Amino acid sequence: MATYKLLLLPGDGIGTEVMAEVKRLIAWMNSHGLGSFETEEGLVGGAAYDAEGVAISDATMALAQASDAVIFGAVGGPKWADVPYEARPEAGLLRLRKDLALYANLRPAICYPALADASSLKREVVDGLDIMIVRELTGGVYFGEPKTIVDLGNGQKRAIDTQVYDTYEIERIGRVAFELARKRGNKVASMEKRNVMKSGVLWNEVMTALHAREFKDVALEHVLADAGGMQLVRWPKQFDVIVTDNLFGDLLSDVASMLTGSLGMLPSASLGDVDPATGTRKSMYEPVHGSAPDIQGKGIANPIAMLASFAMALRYSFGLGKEADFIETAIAATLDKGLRTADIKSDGTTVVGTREMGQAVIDEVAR
Ligand code: GGG
Repeated sequence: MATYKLLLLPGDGIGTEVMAEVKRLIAWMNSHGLGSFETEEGLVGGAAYDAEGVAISDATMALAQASDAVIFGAVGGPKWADVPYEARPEAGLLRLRKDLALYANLRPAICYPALADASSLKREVVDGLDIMIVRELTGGVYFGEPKTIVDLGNGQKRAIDTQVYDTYEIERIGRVAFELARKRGNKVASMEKRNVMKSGVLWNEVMTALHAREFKDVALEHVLADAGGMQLVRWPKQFDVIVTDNLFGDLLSDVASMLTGSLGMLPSASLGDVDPATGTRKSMYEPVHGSAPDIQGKGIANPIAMLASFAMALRYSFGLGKEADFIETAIAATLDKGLRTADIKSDGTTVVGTREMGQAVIDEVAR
């Protein structure tokens, strides 16, 4: 059995609380022959700023580069509201994504049958929902230059963020989306705003050309991102794979999370290209949710997105699809039994804390 090196970066707030459940799952898997994982732990976000004065140190970046996968919790919080912009907690996360070239962010929005009533929408709208949002992660307005605030000298300031996309960036994320669609419902919805943004015009053009050249067997539709947001809450089951840019992907996946019951349900995988020499790829796995300072320290955070992110690591980085299935099936079974964290509670269910939910999932894996 191969041994994989994991770098665990719990981060801030509930990041540390949900990571504790993944650590217990890893320990259980190691001791039951379901995998062989060596873990190291590092600081990121506000925790790194407090200890080291930066949102992620070069030493931690070197550990990330040397790992087989990074497992990330969450960063941010009001405690660091006044730190310099370059050192803000989120800068650690962005550096990891950029320096590891993790351009493809996969955010599956699945409504577990037991949670169809916990969604913000009617049961028939979300029951059986299984969509994959593919967010471009290393370009766009997050990284485009110039990015600055200029003092205009007349009591006014000007804030500048720049949206930049090159053909190759759109092509490679498009290819990820089409290839995923071939293994699912064979449909891609490409979302941009070509009516107001030049980057939307190029995005549309490149996706159309890529489709005609390599993916004619997959259905492609172009949807304006604002209309896409509306359709997501009107009838989300019309979508299979959604591909979109960095900012729209962030917004649309938060919207989609509420279809599944809670932001605490959405896992993610951030992937780089496969290195042809080794057959491996850089990767990071994190829940879509942030550090949730409002519930930090209360032991009530939902660990499911974090545990499901680890399942994605097994599937996408280590080829352990069967083991990933065990975890996802265990999550479904735990929910079927009526166990709920506070964010997904409904009538007739038993509200448990982070630790109990994590343990219940491990117990189900053990079954
Ligand atoms: N686990 C995700 C997390 O901590 N997110 C914090 C955040 O602000 N991320 C910025 C982004 O993903 O756009």
